[in-house]
Amino acid sequence: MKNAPKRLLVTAALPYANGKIHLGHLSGAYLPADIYVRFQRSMKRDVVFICGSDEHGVPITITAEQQKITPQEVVDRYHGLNKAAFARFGMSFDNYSRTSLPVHHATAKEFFLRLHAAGLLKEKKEQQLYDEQAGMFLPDRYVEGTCPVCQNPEARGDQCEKCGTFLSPTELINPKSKITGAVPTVRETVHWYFPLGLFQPELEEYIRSADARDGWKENVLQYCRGWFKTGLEDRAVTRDLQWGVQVPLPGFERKVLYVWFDAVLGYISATKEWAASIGSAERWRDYWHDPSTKYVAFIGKDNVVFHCIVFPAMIMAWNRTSPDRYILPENVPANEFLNFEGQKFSKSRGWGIDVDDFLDEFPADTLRYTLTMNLPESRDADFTWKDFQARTNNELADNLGNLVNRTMTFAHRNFGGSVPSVATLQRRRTSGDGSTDEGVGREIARAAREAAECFERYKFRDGTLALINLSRFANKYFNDQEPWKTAMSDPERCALTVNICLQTLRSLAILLEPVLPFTSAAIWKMLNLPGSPAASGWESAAETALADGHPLGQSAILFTKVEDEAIDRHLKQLPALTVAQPPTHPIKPMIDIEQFKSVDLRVAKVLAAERVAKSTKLLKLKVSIGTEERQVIAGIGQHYQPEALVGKKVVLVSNLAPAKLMGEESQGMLLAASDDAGKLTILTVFEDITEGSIVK
Ligand code: B3M
Ligand code: ZN
Repeated sequence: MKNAPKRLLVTAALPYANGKIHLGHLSGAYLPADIYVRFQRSMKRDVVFICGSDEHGVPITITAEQQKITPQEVVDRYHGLNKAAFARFGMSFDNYSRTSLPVHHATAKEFFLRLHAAGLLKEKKEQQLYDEQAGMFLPDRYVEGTCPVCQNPEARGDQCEKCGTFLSPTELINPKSKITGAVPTVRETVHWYFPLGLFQPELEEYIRSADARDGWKENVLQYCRGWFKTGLEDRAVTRDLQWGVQVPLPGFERKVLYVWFDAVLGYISATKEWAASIGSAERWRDYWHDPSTKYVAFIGKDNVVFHCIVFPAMIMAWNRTSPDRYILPENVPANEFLNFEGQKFSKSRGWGIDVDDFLDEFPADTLRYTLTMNLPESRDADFTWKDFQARTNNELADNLGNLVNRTMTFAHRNFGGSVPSVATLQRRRTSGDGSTDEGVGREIARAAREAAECFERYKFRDGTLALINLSRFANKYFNDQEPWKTAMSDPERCALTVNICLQTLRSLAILLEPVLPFTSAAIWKMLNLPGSPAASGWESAAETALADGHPLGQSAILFTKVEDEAIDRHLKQLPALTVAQPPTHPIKPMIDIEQFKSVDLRVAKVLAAERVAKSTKLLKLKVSIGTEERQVIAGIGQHYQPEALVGKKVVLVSNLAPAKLMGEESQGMLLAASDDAGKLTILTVFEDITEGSIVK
């Protein structure tokens, strides 16, 4: 293993306090971070684990507007709910803070002022989208439109979720106000810009060297390379909003810091709050200023640009100005996304399940286990109810649960509830295929080594698999030894078998604690051991630590099986898939019949079709709507051969303002349907009807 860091700072992305945490959030940042931290603590390393609510930004104010409550009420509500849900799930944060705290506002202002005083921020006049009806500027998520990079029609003003591109509202194609649905106008405003480009060489070198030391994930490196290739640009770090950290400069009282500028600093302020809470107010500095601290920032993939580019650049900027230098993340292990039953989690479509609801019905460790075994570590993964049932029943109940139960029951029945004495016995090899007495000890040591290596390298699924295989191995040993027979025929051998199985339970309790903390505590209790598995420590897992004659606690069932009935019920509760197509696009805001009638749809007959020169996508069609002929340029060249269209009756949006595409005028648009898999089909008429007929 690589040389151990002296001290660790671990952060997990601060979730917006504008909605409940669901399973997708857990598997992106939180569960991996928790496994990592628990493992490091078990290795007896000095680690602080920081998280908290991100309570600023447009997501909060939009939720407040939708729910007709104040932003403060929104964050108070969801901060409480999420903090409690995380606790139920077993997240072992040292501090779950919030960015509305005074210490955070002070920290963010100090950062801004320091960069400003050093002349690193530039004041710029800029054009911003403005909603005339609502009477306000529309920063970030207040606008939605089409992504200029990937054409995703639901890109937000700050970022396109589909391709990850970092956007400005004015870059969106066909922008619309999220508040009124109106097409925004453009107004001039003044903002402070952070010169990201200035730091590009330093950022490239930082990521290169951190990757060389700690092995960054390929997906994260790819995102970064992409942004470096495009070139980093100045980014506005202030906004025309009321909710947030006020810009601490005279004349800017009606503006706030951009939420991402303050949110990433939330890690620092939360560490300060933690230090104060343990009565050692200056201790946060050890974690942020001492270069021998290793900082690991766990996030989901949609936050990569902010953690690998923006935050490090802010720190670099600060470090240029002062001797109290901050450390940078040594790694940013971002996970891809978790889907739910094959589709993206969607609050609006009721697709997915909140942590709270899940834990009302099933124990946290069954969820932790299923999520761990499906972590989207290198590609998107899927949570399905059937997989949850199979893993709980076959891997937890029938494997680990069974090992614990049969061993404990046997010890109670045959050895008076204490650890069978083997003092006089030699551990010896027995026949059989490998599951020897010594073999078990070797296997424990090997699994501990393998899991530790995996956990150190952020491979939580593989590490856990090694441990579950250890449990499987011990079950096989139990079977092969047939203690129910040797109890009569060879009592000493029987005692040795049960002793070894009990020692293995202790080892598993220690090794599985990062993943299954509740189960591990339950096993510890059954073994009637003092302290806790983590306090005993990872390195003690392979020791033969249960003394001969040690009295055991009560045996209890660790896992109840998940019944088919429960799974069927949840599957039936899913919104019907037919309503949900295409899956990623929520229904647009309501319109009235007059708005609909303003779209003039006509049946059109395709008279001629050809490809537009130098374009694979565009076809040039001549269509007739009875009274006139139109030229239409349609982006269907990858789906249809021109010949196949001639003679077909299609539907034309006939009052769409003409547009030029590759130099050709398009006088209308054909209706077509497309799904998320990229399939496209043109709408035609069911029976023949004269061209020009009105579609309504
Ligand atoms: N609140 C985005 C999110 O919840 C944002 C993360 C902040 S991390 C400093 O996905
Ligand atoms: Zn995009």
